[in-house]
Amino acid sequence: MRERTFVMVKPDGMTKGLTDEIVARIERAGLKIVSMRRMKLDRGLAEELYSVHRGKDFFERLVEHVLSGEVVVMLVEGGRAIVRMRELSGATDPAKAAKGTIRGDFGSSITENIIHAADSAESAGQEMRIFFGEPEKQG
Ligand code: 3AN
Repeated sequence: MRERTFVMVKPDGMTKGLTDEIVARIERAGLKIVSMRRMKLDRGLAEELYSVHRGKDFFERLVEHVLSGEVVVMLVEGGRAIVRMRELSGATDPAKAAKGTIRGDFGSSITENIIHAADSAESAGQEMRIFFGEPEKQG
């Protein structure tokens, strides 16, 4: 099934100069980057992106991290794009992420884990709407 998902290179990925590497991995996986933009999040956007984590002990750390520098947001399309992007990203904790995944190869901590990729069709829809003004429903 062709679908669209939302992906973001976090500030640690930017600092490490990994945007081109991440783009290359996405394209080699046969997925298409439909739109891509470099930007600085503001607090409202960051808190909206991570609203499911509001109230958790790491919420503030996470928001501070994504506000600490520029990010690159992407709209990625292809067959099973949501799951494929999660596979390319690897486990949330880089220490547990497999080698060959973006987090496994480059992540340094659970906060500084290089990349965000929407975890469901619902989140993808919501996040695309926030960052690209895409309609929420897919398919
Ligand atoms: P993923 O990014 O793999 O979907 P989520 O959605 O559970 O993981 O968490 C979103 C972000 O919140 C993660 N990328 C990570 O940076 C941060 N995070 C998740 N769990 C923790 C935790 N236990 N401690 C610190 N940060 C966390």
